[in-house]
Amino acid sequence: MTELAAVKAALKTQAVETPSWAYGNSGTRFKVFAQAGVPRNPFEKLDDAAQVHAYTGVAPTVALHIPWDKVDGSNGYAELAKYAQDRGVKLGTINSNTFQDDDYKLGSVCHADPAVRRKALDHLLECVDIMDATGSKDLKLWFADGTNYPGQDDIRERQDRLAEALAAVYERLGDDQRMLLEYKFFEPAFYTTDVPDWGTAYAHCLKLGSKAQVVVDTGHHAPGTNIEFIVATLLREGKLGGFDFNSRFYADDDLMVGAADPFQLFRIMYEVIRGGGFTPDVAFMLDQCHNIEAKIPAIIRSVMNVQEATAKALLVDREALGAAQRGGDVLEANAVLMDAYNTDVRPLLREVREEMGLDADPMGAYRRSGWASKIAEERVGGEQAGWGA
Ligand code: LRH
Ligand code: MN
Ligand code: MN
Repeated sequence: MTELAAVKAALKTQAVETPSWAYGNSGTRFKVFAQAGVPRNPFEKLDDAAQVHAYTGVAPTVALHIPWDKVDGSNGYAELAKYAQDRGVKLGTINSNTFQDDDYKLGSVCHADPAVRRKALDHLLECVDIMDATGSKDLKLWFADGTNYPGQDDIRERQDRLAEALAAVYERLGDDQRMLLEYKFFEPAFYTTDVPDWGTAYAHCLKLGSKAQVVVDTGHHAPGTNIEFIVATLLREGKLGGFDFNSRFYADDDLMVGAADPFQLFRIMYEVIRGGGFTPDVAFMLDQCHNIEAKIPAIIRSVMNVQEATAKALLVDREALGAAQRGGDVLEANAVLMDAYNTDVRPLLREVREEMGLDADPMGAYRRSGWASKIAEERVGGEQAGWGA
């Protein structure tokens, strides 16, 4: 295979998971701007996700958030999985939610009250039951737990409570299932956060075992954090479970990935590839909210941004880079990396899409499809994602 053929082949195997909540209405705590045609239930979210996959060819799975995507009936989730399959997509990661109940004001699995901890744990175990029904492989855990004031609770004891809950969930996982622990440096708690950084997540996952992995949400770091270093380290330790991709300017902005800092996304993808992480064992998920832009095309754009960063990272001349690095040639090493970053990979990706039997221009193809006006007409009273009320 020529080198370019290998790059193309790799791009064709890429899979970017889209989040169900990105299809619904969302906003800030100031206002949710409702859009016409947004899904009214999890089934319609899957219809929209199928559109993204149909035009990009690399978004075959959809992440669910429980209870935002809760379905009724003993067969509900199996039916949802079948509905997805009939539309050419599959159900992906199950995201838990222990942050939108009054009982969780002072925390969920880290709460001082054992009854609240039990309730949170029961929810996490229910999420694993749902994974059994949907065939999902990954459970994504993000905890809003933390404190606002010094002295409010015992920092160490909260870690013990967290460890206990994680161990109980770990025990419940099947052989092919994993738990992905997500960290976030602040918000909604402002003084301490119980899983604030990759080190804390890593320490818990290490103790739990190989089915526990760290997930890196690109929006969950302080400004200036070198995320690609974290990626390299986690991969080295065999503990990178996946990504929640999005862009940030200030806080956890959840903007389209690659919009704020395409260079950072390229650097992350380079470390993924360099570290042997371009495999199904590292989940590439989007975690975004589209507050003012149209949702489906924004998700298509995001998937394309991930593809562009990946293509550039695949194009890095690793041999030349290694030679420059070994020779201590700082400028040449930097130039090799920048050459790849500065390559316009859009023509290459157009070719890749055509070879996959897709339209070379996913944004245009979606626009021309008429789906946006169809759903605006048919769907009245769309759902809010669960955010920003
Ligand atoms: C928290 C978070 C986490 C949630 C998602 C909706 O900020 O990144 O992944 O589950 O947003
Ligand atoms: Mn996230
Ligand atoms: Mn987030």
